[in-house]
Amino acid sequence: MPTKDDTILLPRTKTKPKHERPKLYKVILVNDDYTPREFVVMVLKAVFRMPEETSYRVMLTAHRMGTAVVVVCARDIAETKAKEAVDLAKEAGYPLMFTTEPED
Ligand code: TYC
Repeated sequence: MPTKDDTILLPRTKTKPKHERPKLYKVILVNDDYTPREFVVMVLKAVFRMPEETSYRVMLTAHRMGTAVVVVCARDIAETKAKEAVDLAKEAGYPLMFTTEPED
């Protein structure tokens, strides 16, 4: 016989996601006045494995708009690729910049 002190235990309905989705990061190409267009295209092809036409289109977008998103990926990959690309430019004496930022 239930009394007023009995507690009714309901099954837990809140489900915890088993795998948190890792945040994605954008690699952003930044325009400048000094790096030659062909060099930007070469870096995009070499570091990001982009076909010629895609590289050219992304380069032109940054040239016209100021910035262009190159790729969206996991944080460590985004940071490694951005550094590889900036290092190639530095070696060649160009101020070409790539940055990373979390996707909204
Ligand atoms: N603006 C450069 C020029 O006219 C070319 C360029 C394009 C440089 C895109 C950087 O992210 C860049 N030579």
